[in-house]
Amino acid sequence: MKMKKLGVLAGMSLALIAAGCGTNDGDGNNTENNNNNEGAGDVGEELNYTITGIDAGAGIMGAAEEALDVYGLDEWQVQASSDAAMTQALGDAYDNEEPIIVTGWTPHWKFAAYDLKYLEDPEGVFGEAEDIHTFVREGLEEDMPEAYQVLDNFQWTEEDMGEIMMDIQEGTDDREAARAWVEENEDKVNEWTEGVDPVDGETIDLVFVAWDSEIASTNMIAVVLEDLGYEVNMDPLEANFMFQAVAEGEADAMVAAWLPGTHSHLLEDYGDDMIDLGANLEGAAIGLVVPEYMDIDSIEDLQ
Ligand code: PBE
Repeated sequence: MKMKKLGVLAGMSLALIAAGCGTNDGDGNNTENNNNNEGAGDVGEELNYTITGIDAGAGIMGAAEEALDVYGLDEWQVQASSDAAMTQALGDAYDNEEPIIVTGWTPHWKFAAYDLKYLEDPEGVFGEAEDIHTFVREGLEEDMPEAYQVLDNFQWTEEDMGEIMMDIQEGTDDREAARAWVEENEDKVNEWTEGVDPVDGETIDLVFVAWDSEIASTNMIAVVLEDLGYEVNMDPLEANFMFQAVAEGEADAMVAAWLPGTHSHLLEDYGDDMIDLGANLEGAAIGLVVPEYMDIDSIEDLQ
């Protein structure tokens, strides 16, 4: 897949024209009476036709660019930033009930913290629900059978991941939040480690991308591996380097591959050289996300 150049305008102000559109008359009439096109025109101008994105290497950024193409949103652009900057912008807009459109995904704590909605995607650009897979390097099963077995057994839910994410969001240190979850979910963790022999300080290298969802999952599995006796290194990388590191055997494992859609291009490039241990979480999703108070419901409303 070819990744289109992102039309990033550095320093573009996200400051919004004061929301003087006379919405919120208290009984919601305005929402119902709003013609989609009128609403969208306003939104486009108020947002400088800018969708707030995350790191340029994320699969969702390619999907968002494709959505601009498919829906004919020629005036719009996706601004690259980071998960942290995106959620900061989202929180600021939300606090002031200002419009904002972000590249969003589930699981993510933002849905617990704010009332948000996915914009409908009738053309299916962002795909259906997907799973997060665990991948390990070739030879790991022979070299570190204990870690391999735990990684192979690892499976949890959106709610599980959400607990760690929320805890981190509320200020707890990443590793401490992961440890607290591991301690509170002994039964689940025991299912992954049952019958696995402890090891004596072998080093295992995990790679991940600093998305909130993957910060939570990677720290959690790191704690489980540490408890088994491993010395765990965690390297945050760009998405393509995360795949490359496992494919080339520079890293041992990652728990952060979103399939079949979001990382399909990376799987194409690197999938043949790594071992897929299957889904560790089912029912993930990506899309364009806005606060509930916005009058638009579909990506088509941006046309
Ligand atoms: N995400 C979170 C990633 C996968 C995990 C949706 C930001 C991406 O778009 O590549």
